[in-house]
Amino acid sequence: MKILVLGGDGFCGWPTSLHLSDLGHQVTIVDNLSRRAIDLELEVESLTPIRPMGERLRAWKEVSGKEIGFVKADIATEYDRLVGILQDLQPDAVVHFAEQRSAPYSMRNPGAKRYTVDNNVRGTHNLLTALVAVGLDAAVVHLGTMGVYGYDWHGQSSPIPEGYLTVKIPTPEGDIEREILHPTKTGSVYHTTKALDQLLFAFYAANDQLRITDLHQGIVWGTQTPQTVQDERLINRFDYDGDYGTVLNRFLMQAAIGHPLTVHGTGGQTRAFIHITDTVRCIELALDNPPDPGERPSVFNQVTECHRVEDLAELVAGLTGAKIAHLPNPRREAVENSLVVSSDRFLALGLEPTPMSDRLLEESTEIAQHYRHRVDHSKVIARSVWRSGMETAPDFSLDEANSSAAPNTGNQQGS
Ligand code: NAD
Ligand code: USQ
Repeated sequence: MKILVLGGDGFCGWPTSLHLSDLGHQVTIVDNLSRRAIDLELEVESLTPIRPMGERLRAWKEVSGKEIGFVKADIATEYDRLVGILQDLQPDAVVHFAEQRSAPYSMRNPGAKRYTVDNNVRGTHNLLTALVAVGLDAAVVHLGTMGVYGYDWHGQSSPIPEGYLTVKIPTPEGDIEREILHPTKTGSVYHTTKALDQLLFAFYAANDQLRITDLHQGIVWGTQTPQTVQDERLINRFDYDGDYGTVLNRFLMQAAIGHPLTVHGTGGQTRAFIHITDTVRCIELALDNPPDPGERPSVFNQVTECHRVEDLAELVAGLTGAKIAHLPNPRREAVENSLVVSSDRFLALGLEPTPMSDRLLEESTEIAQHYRHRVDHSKVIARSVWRSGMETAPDFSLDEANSSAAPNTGNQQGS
């Protein structure tokens, strides 16, 4: 297949591009390198030393003998170029990762909120419009998020279904049953853009018969895949800072530098997780199983495990001897939630989940320990707040951290 990977320089997009190329597909990456630009803006770098795009692609050619194409373009602001790319390449499928994906970044200030909505919603809509304008029947696979559902809809006995909810509408003639797009309850501007994407998908699937798969992915952890591990120049990015670092990777990095694990609040927040090797496999499965023209968007819950943040902190602490600190939560989110997710569709297609227990130690030693000298300690604490005036923790002094688990403010509870 000819596959266009939008956002193929990113954390999920790069290993997916290599995986699809390895399978023999003809892959072209379209990316505006905005994620690298945001690193410059935030004055932080990936924990792993990621190479410039040209070098990444040359290394892949050397290692695999396969070529991946690259076009630097902004899908949100360069609509005509996007149309040109689709016309020239005539892809069989488009994988769409090209969005601003950090919830904290999307809340940091009015400019970042507006950028996130403009970039994400415009980019998605440009893609859909361009496919219709070019008359291309390419299957679209989009990366959505578990966060569209929110975290208080269902209990243990009623797992979150995959995209659609069966509801009964009482009428004078009796109850009518319908399947509706699951209601959304988003927790950040970023998550809200994914809910808006869903509505665009529903419209374009119905009106233009576009074949769209929306993957409601949980938090991706880990770094390497069988392809990225083959040469250090192919290494995947590992974000650890307070805006882009996600919780489990941050805990692994913190343990490696002797920093207490930064649990926000009680740690009772339960979230869904998936390892990066399973992410790339899920994309492959989604590409192999697109919906038919005229079908509603096909939604998968792309998750393999659910955990409480506090339990993850204890797991990493048990593995590494790290201490745990409970910090003021910079986000507005439920203090505690339960989370049960239905994810049968990928299992039925043959996904064999990578258990956290299998990879955590390897990730901790081969990545977090190995590159710990690259950590900028001033970037570890999360400082983007959901409303101005919310409290954040001060930086830890590591000397102090090694004698006590809490920074010296009197506002935190150590544990
Ligand atoms: P990332 O920021 O590492 O990668 C996104 C890539 O898209 C970057 O390379 C960026 O430069 C590019 N991009 C952004 N806007 C663009 C535009 N307008 N035009 C062209 N390129 C653009 O993010 P990621 O972690 O790889 O996430 C990829 C997708 O998966 C996102 O849509 C994200 O919302 C979703 N997702 C990620 C996670 C996770 O834990 N990382 C979990 C669930 C869903
Ligand atoms: N958290 C901590 N300590 C930290 C970092 C985070 O306790 O040092 C907590 C947060 O407060 C939150 C939870 O961990 O309760 C998850 O935070 P996260 O930053 O790991 O994940 P999140 O902001 O939800 O976003 C990430 C990706 C996003 C994706 C989403 C999937 O950045 O692109 O959509 O995971 S999901 O969470 O399922 O919606």
